[in-house]
Amino acid sequence: MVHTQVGIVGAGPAGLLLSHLLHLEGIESVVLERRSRDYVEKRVRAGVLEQGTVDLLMATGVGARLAREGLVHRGVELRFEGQGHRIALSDLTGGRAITIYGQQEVVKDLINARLSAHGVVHFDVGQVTVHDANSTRPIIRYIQHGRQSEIQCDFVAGCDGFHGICRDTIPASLLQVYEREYPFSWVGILVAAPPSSDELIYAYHDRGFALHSLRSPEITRLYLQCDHKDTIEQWPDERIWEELHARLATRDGWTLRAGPILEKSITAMRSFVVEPMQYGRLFLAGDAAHIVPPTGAKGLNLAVADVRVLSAALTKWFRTKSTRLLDAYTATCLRRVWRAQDFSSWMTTTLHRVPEAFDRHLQLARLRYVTSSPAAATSLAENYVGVERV
Ligand code: RFL
Ligand code: PHB
Repeated sequence: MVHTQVGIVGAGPAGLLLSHLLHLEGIESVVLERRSRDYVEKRVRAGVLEQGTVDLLMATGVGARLAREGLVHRGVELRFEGQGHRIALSDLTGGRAITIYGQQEVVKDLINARLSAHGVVHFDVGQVTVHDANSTRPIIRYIQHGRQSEIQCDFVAGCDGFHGICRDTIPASLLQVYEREYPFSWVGILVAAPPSSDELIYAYHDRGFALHSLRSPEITRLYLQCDHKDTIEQWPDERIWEELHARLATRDGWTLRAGPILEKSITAMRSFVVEPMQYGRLFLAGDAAHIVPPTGAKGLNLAVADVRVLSAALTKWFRTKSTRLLDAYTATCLRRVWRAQDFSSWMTTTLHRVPEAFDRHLQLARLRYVTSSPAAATSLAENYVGVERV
């Protein structure tokens, strides 16, 4: 039977970065991914990297293209009552910033790094199952090229996203689940048109929330609040543009550049945390353990933070057999996760259209405060670029 030190389920940012960080410590791993390489490299998702995420990718040798192509942003705009208000992220945080770089670009860079270091990443595998997680010899079984295969591992990392199988391997009676669903979703589009603003715009409007983001000097990324029961068929291109123009409009006549829509999808809004993030020798990381609504742009950054903690803890174990950092894994990760849950929930409940008039007055009071008080703006800015200590 094949043996590896760490069996990793999922080749998203969490699984690939974990494999890369372990490799730098001389620890071998095998990554198993159910989708094709082409599919994971093209999946359009996050775009905002916190300062700490960028620093880690740079420091570990996978940041060359990010340094060339990533767009450093030193501010974001909050737009409400027809007016824009800039939050000066860098001025308020001692020079920290966010970088716009598509998640699929991070994934491409990590796959290249793993394969050029002769790392093992199996794509297109089926029926992955984890066995004996609560023993010293956990096993992963899967089907590849129609054949049943098995890997014996010292540890298993469940980096298989929210709909993965690893979390379900843990007996439900041992898990505490914390969850909140929101009654709205986002329609997201990728547009072949130059961005209409140099910075991100979070717009609060009577017709619902809208977000202007970007991927490159030629590609705009836009989102719109919709009902959580809506399907993409209810959002023909003309309706999307009509809503975006209305929700992003300003009193002084700002214009949104339109263009061909390259990709279109609906994303549900959910907050979810599972505790503990460990069962025996199985450790969950990233979306497999927690989901935040995308309004705070934190999901990918949390996945990166988890695997940074996990790789350090596994390294300690392989070097010294000390379980001290592994034992602290859940508690260490969840401090940051709950900070991000709070911030994401604040952004979500502040910016989305809600039914109660009382709540809408509270939203406007919050928005006016955060755009006029340096103390409130600093709090938003340090959370947005990513808190250093949690
Ligand atoms: P992923 O990226 O979902 O990767 C999991 C991988 O596991 C594979 N898999 C399996 N493989 C083998 N066997 C199985 N049984 C498997 N089941 C699943 C999957 O195919 C996949 O390749 O999880 P990971 O690595 O934890 O990364 C998390 C991030 O992807 C996620 O948090 C972010 O995309 C969230 N997010 C954002 N995060 C940010 O930090 N900044 C943002 O600006 C941001 N914007 C967003 C977002 C997510 C969005 N959507 C679509 C949910 C915007 C959107 C619209
Ligand atoms: C994105 O560019 O995809 C993006 C930006 C900010 C968010 C969420 C998504 O809050």
